[in-house]
Amino acid sequence: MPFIKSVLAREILDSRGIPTIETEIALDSGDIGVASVPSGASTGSFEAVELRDGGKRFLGKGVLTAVDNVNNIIALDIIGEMSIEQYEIDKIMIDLDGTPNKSKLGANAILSASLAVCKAAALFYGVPLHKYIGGIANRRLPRPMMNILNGGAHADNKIDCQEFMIVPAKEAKFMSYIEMCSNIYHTLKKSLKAKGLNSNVGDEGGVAPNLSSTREALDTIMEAIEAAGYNSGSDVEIALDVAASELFKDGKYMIEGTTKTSEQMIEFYKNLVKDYPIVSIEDPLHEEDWTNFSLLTKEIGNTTQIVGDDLYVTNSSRLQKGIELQATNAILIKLNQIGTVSETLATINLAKESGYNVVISHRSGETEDTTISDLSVAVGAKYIKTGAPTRGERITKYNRLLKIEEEI
Ligand code: 2PG
Ligand code: MG
Repeated sequence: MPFIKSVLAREILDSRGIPTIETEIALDSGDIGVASVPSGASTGSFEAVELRDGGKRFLGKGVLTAVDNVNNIIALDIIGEMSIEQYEIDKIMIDLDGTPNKSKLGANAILSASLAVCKAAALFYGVPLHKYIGGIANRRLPRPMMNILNGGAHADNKIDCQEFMIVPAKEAKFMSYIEMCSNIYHTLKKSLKAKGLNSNVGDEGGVAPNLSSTREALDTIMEAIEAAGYNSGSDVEIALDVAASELFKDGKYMIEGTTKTSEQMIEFYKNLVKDYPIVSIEDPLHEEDWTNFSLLTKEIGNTTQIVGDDLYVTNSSRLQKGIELQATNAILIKLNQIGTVSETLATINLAKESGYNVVISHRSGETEDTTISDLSVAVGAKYIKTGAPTRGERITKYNRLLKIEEEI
Protein backbone atom coordinates (compact mmCIF):
# COMPACT_ATOMS: atom_id res chain seq x y z
CA MET A 1 0.00 0.00 0.00
CA PRO A 2 1.31 3.45 -0.80
CA PHE A 3 0.94 6.25 1.71
CA ILE A 4 -0.02 9.90 1.41
CA LYS A 5 3.17 11.91 1.16
CA SER A 6 1.92 15.45 0.74
CA VAL A 7 -1.24 17.52 0.68
CA LEU A 8 -1.48 20.94 -0.89
CA ALA A 9 -4.64 23.04 -1.19
CA ARG A 10 -4.98 26.36 -2.96
CA GLU A 11 -7.62 28.91 -3.87
CA ILE A 12 -8.70 28.97 -7.53
CA LEU A 13 -11.73 30.47 -9.33
CA ASP A 14 -14.95 28.78 -10.43
CA SER A 15 -16.89 29.49 -13.63
CA ARG A 16 -18.58 32.52 -12.07
CA GLY A 17 -15.19 33.94 -11.10
CA ILE A 18 -15.83 33.18 -7.43
CA PRO A 19 -13.10 31.51 -5.33
CA THR A 20 -13.18 27.78 -4.77
CA ILE A 21 -10.69 25.21 -3.55
CA GLU A 22 -8.35 22.84 -5.37
CA THR A 23 -6.31 20.17 -3.59
CA GLU A 24 -3.35 18.09 -4.72
CA ILE A 25 -2.54 14.87 -2.92
CA ALA A 26 0.73 13.09 -3.69
CA LEU A 27 1.43 9.47 -2.80
CA ASP A 28 4.91 8.14 -2.07
CA SER A 29 4.53 6.21 -5.34
CA GLY A 30 4.71 9.54 -7.17
CA ASP A 31 1.02 9.54 -8.17
CA ILE A 32 -0.69 12.89 -7.68
CA GLY A 33 -4.46 13.38 -7.52
CA VAL A 34 -5.76 16.89 -8.22
CA ALA A 35 -9.37 17.87 -7.58
CA SER A 36 -11.46 21.01 -7.30
CA VAL A 37 -14.96 21.55 -5.96
CA PRO A 38 -17.97 23.33 -7.48
CA SER A 39 -20.48 25.68 -5.86
CA GLY A 40 -24.25 26.17 -6.09
CA ALA A 41 -26.44 29.28 -6.38
CA SER A 42 -29.79 27.76 -5.43
CA THR A 43 -28.48 25.73 -2.52
CA GLY A 44 -30.67 23.56 -0.30
CA SER A 45 -30.85 24.57 3.37
CA PHE A 46 -29.74 21.09 4.44
CA GLU A 47 -26.54 20.97 2.39
CA ALA A 48 -23.21 20.47 4.15
CA VAL A 49 -21.54 23.80 4.88
CA GLU A 50 -19.45 25.50 2.22
CA LEU A 51 -16.91 27.48 4.22
CA ARG A 52 -16.44 31.11 3.07
CA ASP A 53 -14.09 33.60 4.70
CA GLY A 54 -16.45 36.58 4.96
CA GLY A 55 -14.90 40.05 5.24
CA LYS A 56 -13.92 42.28 2.35
CA ARG A 57 -11.77 39.98 0.22
CA PHE A 58 -13.71 38.69 -2.83
CA LEU A 59 -16.86 40.22 -1.26
CA GLY A 60 -16.67 37.68 1.54
CA LYS A 61 -16.47 34.70 -0.81
CA GLY A 62 -12.79 33.82 -0.32
CA VAL A 63 -11.95 30.26 0.75
CA LEU A 64 -8.59 30.78 2.44
CA THR A 65 -9.91 29.35 5.72
CA ALA A 66 -10.93 26.15 3.92
CA VAL A 67 -7.52 26.05 2.21
CA ASP A 68 -5.85 26.48 5.58
CA ASN A 69 -8.01 23.70 7.06
CA VAL A 70 -6.73 21.32 4.39
CA ASN A 71 -3.09 22.39 4.56
CA ASN A 72 -2.79 22.66 8.33
CA ILE A 73 -5.43 20.40 9.87
CA ILE A 74 -6.50 17.65 7.45
CA ALA A 75 -2.95 17.23 6.08
CA LEU A 76 -1.55 16.50 9.56
CA ASP A 77 -3.99 13.63 10.03
CA ILE A 78 -3.73 11.99 6.63
CA ILE A 79 -0.08 12.44 5.68
CA GLY A 80 1.74 9.20 6.41
CA GLU A 81 -1.53 7.26 6.66
CA MET A 82 -0.67 3.74 5.48
CA SER A 83 -3.84 3.54 3.42
CA ILE A 84 -5.46 5.13 0.43
CA GLU A 85 -8.76 3.36 1.11
CA GLN A 86 -11.45 5.95 0.38
CA TYR A 87 -13.67 4.97 3.31
CA GLU A 88 -10.79 5.15 5.79
CA ILE A 89 -9.50 8.54 4.64
CA ASP A 90 -13.03 9.98 4.50
CA LYS A 91 -13.75 8.65 7.99
CA ILE A 92 -10.64 10.35 9.35
CA MET A 93 -11.84 13.67 7.93
CA ILE A 94 -15.45 13.20 9.08
CA ASP A 95 -14.24 12.45 12.63
CA LEU A 96 -11.79 15.33 12.56
CA ASP A 97 -14.61 17.70 11.61
CA GLY A 98 -16.99 16.19 14.18
CA THR A 99 -20.08 18.18 13.15
CA PRO A 100 -23.18 16.80 11.41
CA ASN A 101 -22.86 19.23 8.50
CA LYS A 102 -19.07 19.63 8.17
CA SER A 103 -19.30 23.20 9.44
CA LYS A 104 -15.98 23.07 11.31
CA LEU A 105 -13.59 22.27 8.47
CA GLY A 106 -15.97 23.00 5.59
CA ALA A 107 -17.48 20.51 3.14
CA ASN A 108 -15.55 22.28 0.37
CA ALA A 109 -12.24 21.62 2.20
CA ILE A 110 -13.09 18.00 3.00
CA LEU A 111 -14.46 17.17 -0.46
CA SER A 112 -11.40 18.57 -2.25
CA ALA A 113 -9.19 16.21 -0.23
CA SER A 114 -11.61 13.29 -0.56
CA LEU A 115 -11.68 13.64 -4.36
CA ALA A 116 -7.93 14.15 -4.61
CA VAL A 117 -7.30 10.90 -2.66
CA CYS A 118 -9.71 9.07 -4.96
CA LYS A 119 -7.94 10.35 -8.07
CA ALA A 120 -4.48 9.59 -6.67
CA ALA A 121 -5.58 6.04 -5.83
CA ALA A 122 -6.95 5.50 -9.37
CA LEU A 123 -3.60 6.65 -10.77
CA PHE A 124 -1.73 4.35 -8.36
CA TYR A 125 -3.75 1.34 -9.52
CA GLY A 126 -3.35 2.44 -13.12
CA VAL A 127 -7.06 2.44 -13.97
CA PRO A 128 -9.39 5.17 -15.18
CA LEU A 129 -11.32 6.91 -12.39
CA HIS A 130 -14.67 5.38 -13.41
CA LYS A 131 -13.20 1.89 -13.18
CA TYR A 132 -11.52 2.60 -9.87
CA ILE A 133 -14.84 3.73 -8.41
CA GLY A 134 -17.18 1.30 -10.14
CA GLY A 135 -15.16 -1.71 -11.28
CA ILE A 136 -15.55 -3.29 -14.67
CA ALA A 137 -19.24 -4.12 -14.43
CA ASN A 138 -20.60 -0.85 -15.68
CA ARG A 139 -20.28 -0.19 -19.36
CA ARG A 140 -23.27 2.07 -19.94
CA LEU A 141 -23.09 5.80 -20.27
CA PRO A 142 -25.77 8.01 -18.77
CA ARG A 143 -28.09 10.04 -20.98
CA PRO A 144 -27.59 13.78 -20.75
CA MET A 145 -30.31 15.95 -19.31
CA MET A 146 -29.02 18.95 -21.18
CA ASN A 147 -29.93 22.40 -19.94
CA ILE A 148 -30.80 24.67 -22.87
CA LEU A 149 -32.83 27.44 -21.23
CA ASN A 150 -32.11 29.05 -17.86
CA GLY A 151 -34.38 30.93 -15.47
CA GLY A 152 -34.71 31.31 -11.71
CA ALA A 153 -31.53 31.96 -9.74
CA HIS A 154 -29.35 31.17 -12.78
CA ALA A 155 -30.52 34.02 -15.01
CA ASP A 156 -31.70 37.63 -14.86
CA ASN A 157 -34.97 37.04 -16.70
CA LYS A 158 -38.56 36.67 -15.56
CA ILE A 159 -38.81 32.88 -15.91
CA ASP A 160 -39.38 31.31 -12.48
CA CYS A 161 -38.53 27.71 -13.36
CA GLN A 162 -34.74 27.37 -13.06
CA GLU A 163 -33.83 24.83 -15.74
CA PHE A 164 -35.35 23.57 -18.99
CA MET A 165 -33.52 20.51 -20.25
CA ILE A 166 -33.75 18.24 -23.26
CA VAL A 167 -33.25 14.50 -22.90
CA PRO A 168 -32.60 12.01 -25.72
CA ALA A 169 -35.49 9.54 -25.85
CA LYS A 170 -33.65 6.64 -27.48
CA GLU A 171 -30.50 4.76 -26.57
CA ALA A 172 -27.61 5.86 -28.81
CA LYS A 173 -23.91 6.64 -28.85
CA PHE A 174 -22.98 9.54 -26.60
CA MET A 175 -21.87 11.66 -29.58
CA SER A 176 -25.35 11.22 -31.13
CA TYR A 177 -26.91 12.51 -27.91
CA ILE A 178 -24.59 15.50 -28.01
CA GLU A 179 -25.21 16.15 -31.69
CA MET A 180 -28.99 16.15 -31.33
CA CYS A 181 -28.97 18.34 -28.21
CA SER A 182 -26.46 20.73 -29.76
CA ASN A 183 -28.52 21.03 -32.97
CA ILE A 184 -31.61 21.86 -30.95
CA TYR A 185 -29.70 24.29 -28.73
CA HIS A 186 -28.27 26.20 -31.69
CA THR A 187 -31.61 26.22 -33.49
CA LEU A 188 -33.16 27.65 -30.32
CA LYS A 189 -30.53 30.43 -30.21
CA LYS A 190 -31.17 31.29 -33.85
CA SER A 191 -34.92 31.39 -33.43
CA LEU A 192 -34.66 33.66 -30.38
CA LYS A 193 -32.44 36.05 -32.33
CA ALA A 194 -34.87 36.02 -35.26
CA LYS A 195 -37.68 37.00 -32.87
CA GLY A 196 -35.59 39.85 -31.48
CA LEU A 197 -35.19 38.07 -28.14
CA ASN A 198 -31.99 37.91 -26.11
CA SER A 199 -29.96 34.77 -26.83
CA ASN A 200 -27.19 35.39 -24.28
CA VAL A 201 -26.54 32.54 -21.89
CA GLY A 202 -27.09 32.00 -18.16
CA ASP A 203 -24.79 30.39 -15.62
CA GLU A 204 -25.12 26.85 -16.97
CA GLY A 205 -24.89 27.84 -20.62
CA GLY A 206 -28.60 27.70 -21.43
CA VAL A 207 -30.12 30.73 -23.13
CA ALA A 208 -31.87 33.18 -20.84
CA PRO A 209 -34.46 35.08 -22.93
CA ASN A 210 -36.95 37.39 -21.32
CA LEU A 211 -39.97 35.15 -21.59
CA SER A 212 -42.44 35.33 -18.79
CA SER A 213 -43.86 31.88 -18.17
CA THR A 214 -43.00 28.20 -18.01
CA ARG A 215 -45.40 27.48 -20.86
CA GLU A 216 -43.92 30.22 -23.05
CA ALA A 217 -40.46 28.75 -22.48
CA LEU A 218 -41.72 25.23 -23.21
CA ASP A 219 -43.44 26.36 -26.44
CA THR A 220 -40.22 28.03 -27.59
CA ILE A 221 -38.29 24.81 -26.91
CA MET A 222 -40.91 22.66 -28.69
CA GLU A 223 -40.62 24.92 -31.75
CA ALA A 224 -36.82 24.61 -31.72
CA ILE A 225 -37.03 20.81 -31.50
CA GLU A 226 -39.27 20.64 -34.56
CA ALA A 227 -37.28 23.31 -36.45
CA ALA A 228 -34.09 21.30 -35.86
CA GLY A 229 -35.80 18.33 -37.54
CA TYR A 230 -36.53 16.20 -34.47
CA ASN A 231 -39.71 14.81 -33.07
CA SER A 232 -40.60 15.96 -29.57
CA GLY A 233 -41.60 12.90 -27.63
CA SER A 234 -40.10 10.15 -29.76
CA ASP A 235 -36.61 11.64 -30.38
CA VAL A 236 -36.26 13.97 -27.46
CA GLU A 237 -38.13 14.72 -24.27
CA ILE A 238 -38.09 17.57 -21.77
CA ALA A 239 -36.95 17.77 -18.14
CA LEU A 240 -37.49 20.63 -15.70
CA ASP A 241 -35.73 21.74 -12.54
CA VAL A 242 -38.20 24.04 -10.85
CA ALA A 243 -35.96 24.60 -7.78
CA ALA A 244 -39.21 25.37 -5.97
CA SER A 245 -37.61 26.10 -2.59
CA GLU A 246 -36.57 29.39 -4.21
CA LEU A 247 -40.23 30.21 -4.97
CA PHE A 248 -41.58 29.42 -1.49
CA LYS A 249 -42.54 32.46 0.62
CA ASP A 250 -44.73 32.38 3.75
CA GLY A 251 -46.11 28.92 3.12
CA LYS A 252 -47.03 29.56 -0.56
CA TYR A 253 -45.38 29.37 -3.94
CA MET A 254 -44.89 32.66 -5.81
CA ILE A 255 -44.86 31.70 -9.46
CA GLU A 256 -45.52 33.71 -12.60
CA GLY A 257 -47.10 36.59 -10.76
CA THR A 258 -49.53 34.36 -8.85
CA THR A 259 -49.53 32.71 -5.43
CA LYS A 260 -50.13 28.98 -5.41
CA THR A 261 -50.75 26.43 -2.66
CA SER A 262 -49.04 23.02 -2.85
CA GLU A 263 -52.29 21.55 -4.19
CA GLN A 264 -52.38 24.17 -6.94
CA MET A 265 -48.74 23.44 -7.78
CA ILE A 266 -49.63 19.75 -8.16
CA GLU A 267 -52.49 20.70 -10.53
CA PHE A 268 -50.07 22.93 -12.45
CA TYR A 269 -47.67 19.98 -12.98
CA LYS A 270 -50.46 17.54 -13.85
CA ASN A 271 -51.53 19.90 -16.65
CA LEU A 272 -47.96 20.50 -17.82
CA VAL A 273 -47.19 16.79 -18.23
CA LYS A 274 -50.45 16.40 -20.19
CA ASP A 275 -49.51 19.15 -22.64
CA TYR A 276 -45.74 18.61 -23.08
CA PRO A 277 -43.44 15.57 -23.37
CA ILE A 278 -42.00 16.11 -19.87
CA VAL A 279 -40.17 13.05 -18.53
CA SER A 280 -38.67 14.51 -15.39
CA ILE A 281 -39.40 17.25 -12.85
CA GLU A 282 -36.80 18.13 -10.22
CA ASP A 283 -37.64 19.91 -6.96
CA PRO A 284 -41.24 20.62 -7.98
CA LEU A 285 -41.99 21.61 -4.37
CA HIS A 286 -40.26 23.14 -1.35
CA GLU A 287 -37.51 21.11 0.38
CA GLU A 288 -39.73 20.43 3.43
CA ASP A 289 -43.04 19.86 1.62
CA TRP A 290 -42.71 16.06 2.06
CA THR A 291 -46.43 15.23 2.12
CA ASN A 292 -47.10 16.98 -1.16
CA PHE A 293 -44.03 15.42 -2.77
CA SER A 294 -45.62 12.05 -1.96
CA LEU A 295 -48.98 13.19 -3.38
CA LEU A 296 -47.39 14.41 -6.62
CA THR A 297 -45.37 11.20 -7.01
CA LYS A 298 -48.55 9.20 -6.47
CA GLU A 299 -50.35 11.26 -9.11
CA ILE A 300 -47.77 11.39 -11.90
CA GLY A 301 -44.79 9.29 -10.71
CA ASN A 302 -45.81 6.33 -12.90
CA THR A 303 -44.95 8.23 -16.05
CA THR A 304 -42.78 11.09 -14.82
CA GLN A 305 -39.49 11.02 -12.98
CA ILE A 306 -39.77 13.13 -9.81
CA VAL A 307 -36.29 14.14 -8.66
CA GLY A 308 -35.27 15.30 -5.20
CA ASP A 309 -32.34 17.75 -5.13
CA ASP A 310 -32.76 20.30 -2.31
CA LEU A 311 -35.13 17.71 -0.81
CA TYR A 312 -32.36 15.12 -0.26
CA VAL A 313 -29.09 17.08 -0.57
CA THR A 314 -27.32 13.76 -1.31
CA ASN A 315 -27.84 12.88 2.36
CA SER A 316 -28.72 9.24 3.07
CA SER A 317 -30.88 10.09 6.12
CA ARG A 318 -33.03 12.48 4.13
CA LEU A 319 -33.18 9.96 1.29
CA GLN A 320 -34.25 7.24 3.75
CA LYS A 321 -37.13 9.47 4.87
CA GLY A 322 -38.08 10.05 1.22
CA ILE A 323 -38.06 6.32 0.51
CA GLU A 324 -40.34 5.65 3.48
CA LEU A 325 -42.76 8.38 2.37
CA GLN A 326 -42.46 7.46 -1.34
CA ALA A 327 -41.75 11.15 -1.82
CA THR A 328 -40.05 10.81 -5.23
CA ASN A 329 -38.75 8.15 -7.59
CA ALA A 330 -35.32 9.67 -8.29
CA ILE A 331 -32.48 11.55 -6.61
CA LEU A 332 -30.07 14.22 -7.81
CA ILE A 333 -26.50 13.59 -6.65
CA LYS A 334 -24.06 16.42 -5.96
CA LEU A 335 -20.83 15.51 -4.17
CA ASN A 336 -20.48 18.88 -2.49
CA GLN A 337 -23.92 18.69 -0.87
CA ILE A 338 -22.58 15.98 1.45
CA GLY A 339 -18.81 16.46 1.27
CA THR A 340 -17.08 13.10 0.78
CA VAL A 341 -16.85 10.49 -1.97
CA SER A 342 -17.78 7.62 0.34
CA GLU A 343 -20.93 9.26 1.72
CA THR A 344 -21.96 10.11 -1.86
CA LEU A 345 -21.52 6.47 -2.87
CA ALA A 346 -23.52 5.29 0.16
CA THR A 347 -26.42 7.55 -0.82
CA ILE A 348 -26.27 6.35 -4.43
CA ASN A 349 -26.32 2.71 -3.26
CA LEU A 350 -29.34 3.33 -1.06
CA ALA A 351 -31.13 5.00 -3.97
CA LYS A 352 -30.39 2.13 -6.33
CA GLU A 353 -31.41 -0.54 -3.81
CA SER A 354 -34.72 1.29 -3.46
CA GLY A 355 -35.31 1.40 -7.21
CA TYR A 356 -34.73 5.14 -7.48
CA ASN A 357 -33.28 6.65 -10.65
CA VAL A 358 -29.93 8.35 -10.10
CA VAL A 359 -29.05 11.66 -11.75
CA ILE A 360 -25.45 12.82 -11.29
CA SER A 361 -25.22 16.61 -11.34
CA HIS A 362 -22.88 19.55 -11.75
CA ARG A 363 -23.35 22.82 -9.83
CA SER A 364 -24.08 26.17 -11.41
CA GLY A 365 -20.60 27.34 -10.36
CA GLU A 366 -18.24 24.75 -11.87
CA THR A 367 -14.56 24.10 -12.50
CA GLU A 368 -12.67 22.10 -15.11
CA ASP A 369 -12.83 19.02 -12.84
CA THR A 370 -14.55 16.11 -14.64
CA THR A 371 -15.07 13.69 -11.73
CA ILE A 372 -18.85 13.67 -12.20
CA SER A 373 -18.49 12.18 -15.69
CA ASP A 374 -16.53 9.24 -14.29
CA LEU A 375 -18.87 8.92 -11.32
CA SER A 376 -21.92 8.76 -13.60
CA VAL A 377 -20.46 5.79 -15.47
CA ALA A 378 -19.04 4.12 -12.35
CA VAL A 379 -22.43 3.94 -10.63
CA GLY A 380 -24.47 3.28 -13.76
CA ALA A 381 -26.47 6.48 -13.34
CA LYS A 382 -29.43 6.79 -15.67
CA TYR A 383 -28.76 10.49 -16.33
CA ILE A 384 -26.12 13.17 -16.03
CA LYS A 385 -27.06 16.82 -15.74
CA THR A 386 -24.14 19.03 -16.66
CA GLY A 387 -25.44 22.06 -18.51
CA ALA A 388 -25.63 23.29 -22.07
CA PRO A 389 -23.43 22.25 -24.99
CA THR A 390 -21.39 25.41 -24.46
CA ARG A 391 -19.02 26.98 -21.87
CA GLY A 392 -15.74 25.19 -21.14
CA GLU A 393 -16.62 24.01 -17.64
CA ARG A 394 -19.73 22.20 -18.99
CA ILE A 395 -18.16 20.93 -22.24
CA THR A 396 -15.24 19.35 -20.39
CA LYS A 397 -17.70 16.93 -18.69
CA TYR A 398 -19.22 15.95 -22.06
CA ASN A 399 -15.78 15.55 -23.64
CA ARG A 400 -14.71 13.30 -20.77
CA LEU A 401 -17.77 11.09 -21.36
CA LEU A 402 -16.88 10.81 -25.05
CA LYS A 403 -13.44 9.53 -24.05
CA ILE A 404 -14.87 7.09 -21.51
CA GLU A 405 -17.19 5.72 -24.20
CA GLU A 406 -14.16 5.16 -26.42
CA GLU A 407 -12.37 3.37 -23.57
CA ILE A 408 -15.17 0.96 -22.74
C1 2PG B 1 -29.55 22.55 -9.26
C2 2PG B 1 -28.16 23.04 -9.50
C3 2PG B 1 -27.45 22.53 -10.70
P1 2PG B 1 -27.14 25.00 -8.17
O1 2PG B 1 -30.38 23.22 -8.64
O2 2PG B 1 -29.86 21.42 -9.61
O3 2PG B 1 -28.15 22.73 -11.88
O4 2PG B 1 -28.05 24.42 -9.36
O5 2PG B 1 -25.77 24.45 -8.38
O6 2PG B 1 -27.20 26.50 -8.35
O7 2PG B 1 -27.76 24.55 -6.91
MG1 MG C 1 -31.82 21.40 -8.66
